[in-house]
Formats: sequence, structure tokens, C-alpha cells
Amino acid sequence: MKTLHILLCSAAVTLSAAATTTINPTNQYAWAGNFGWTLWHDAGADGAVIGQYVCSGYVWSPNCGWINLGDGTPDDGVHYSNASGSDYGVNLQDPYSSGGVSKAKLRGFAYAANIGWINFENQGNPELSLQTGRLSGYAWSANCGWINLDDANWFVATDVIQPGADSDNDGIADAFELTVTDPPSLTMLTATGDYDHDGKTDVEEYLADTNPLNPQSSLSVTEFVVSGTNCTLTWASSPARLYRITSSTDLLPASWELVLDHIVPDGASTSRSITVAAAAKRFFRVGVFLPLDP
Ligand SMILES: [Ca+2]
Ligand SMILES: [Ca+2]
Ligand SMILES: [Ca+2]
Repeated sequence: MKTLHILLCSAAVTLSAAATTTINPTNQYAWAGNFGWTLWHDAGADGAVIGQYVCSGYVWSPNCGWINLGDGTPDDGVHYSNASGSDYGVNLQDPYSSGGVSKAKLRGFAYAANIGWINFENQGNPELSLQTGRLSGYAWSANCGWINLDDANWFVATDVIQPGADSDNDGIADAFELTVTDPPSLTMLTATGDYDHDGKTDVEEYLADTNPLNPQSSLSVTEFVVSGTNCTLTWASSPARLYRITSSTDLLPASWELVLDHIVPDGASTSRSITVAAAAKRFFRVGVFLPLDP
């Protein structure tokens, strides 16, 4: 066996609670049959912001005025409850991947002073592509009807997905910390620590969306099979992340070459096969990154 594998987390992340819009200036139009175009980028200083856990900012309707997607600060630090008039907004939730497509659902309520609540719900099934940033589906206004996020001619797309607040500046989105700890804590995970002593730092586990409190959970190759010139790597994966495979013949830092990029996970486990030259020594590594990271 002259081929082996190693595994590294190869992603960097900048965290910020940005207020500027993430929406592409060209692809920013959603069509409402009863009140015309809505603009998601050109909505003033606070256009729409698509975040890893919550949306925020404003959509502008020339006919109906501002539509508020939320203030970006849900009461629990993770998702808007949409159970009170002071903690409402549109959440990004339930990421899934199947058939080569990764998506997350947009769910919750937006509010427009002139037309009331706009519901992002299951029937209209508004979603975000984690690969392209393109929105799809419909939002529903009880007073004004459907808003089509993916019209035949125009659609809404985000250039980036904001990771969200990192108030303790540890490189881990606060919402992730509050989700994985019980009771919710921002001090348990740290910039340099490895809480569960599995060899992956807390930050690496965040980047890989593995459980930093469970040593059985980490980004790792679970199977490596060589058959002739065909190598198959299998690793545990998260629907909220994308992956890449690089290879090297000698492990020198400058020698790594990209083999496969923007790999959409198959599900909880992902496999990819790579053909190599006969009798060649070849090293592989799997990297992970946040979709559309700024
Ligand atoms: Ca943090
Ligand atoms: Ca760890
Ligand atoms: Ca772990």
C-alpha cells in the first residue's frame, strides 16, 4: 500500500455581524403578483442579509414600502422564536443535501408596516441553495398574496451567507456555541481549546459542523479503498457544509493539487472515487468549508 490519506480542516472564517446587504445587486428581484417587484439589495443602507441562522435587514417594495426580515438578534441567540412581536424574523434552518443539491429552509415571519405579516412557511417552501446562493419558493402575505422568490425572469440570490455574531471573538459563531452546549454557553468552547480531546479544536469542529462535545464526532475518513488505479474516500459529512479533496505526491506544502471542489455531501456520509496513475504514490486530504463564506 503506497497510498494513504490524511485529513485536515482547511477553512478560514471571518465572523462579523454585518449590516450591509448580502444580496447580489443584479439578482435581487422577487415578484409579487398583487404589488409588483420587491428589491432585496437596493433597499437603502439595510438591504436584506442572509445569515447562517437568521436573516435580517429590509426588502423594499415601491408599492408597499419596507419589509423587515428581522433585527438579526433573536432572543435565544440562535433563531427567532416568532412567538412574540419583539422576536420575529426569517430563520435559515434545517439544512439538507440530496441528489447533489444542498439547501436550507427559510422559515418565519417578515413584517411590513403597510401590509402586515409575510409568512415564510412550508406550503410556499422558500429555500436557499447553499451552493449558488439562489432563493426559491414563495413567501405568503395574508393581505397581498404570494411573493415569488424565483420568478421565470428574475430571482433573488445572495453572494455570501453571513456566519453571524461572534461576540466572544473565538472564531466560532455564537449561534453554533449556543446550539451545541447545554445549558447554552459562550465560554465552554474557545479559540484554541479542544473540549472533547478528540484532536480537533473547537474551531475546527465548528468549521466541520461536528460535535465539539463528543469525541466520537469529528471530520475523519471512515473508509479508504484502493482498487487498481481507483481510490475511494468516505467521510462523515454535514449537510450544512461543502467539501473538497486535494492530493499530493510528497506532502510538501506547495504540492497539494485540487482534485474535487464544492463537493455536496451525499448525506451523513459521503464517498468520492478518484482515478490515479498506476503505481503512483498519492496522498489525499478532505477539506471542509462553510458554504458561501464571506
Ligand atoms: Ca463565538
Ligand atoms: Ca474537539
Ligand atoms: Ca468532537
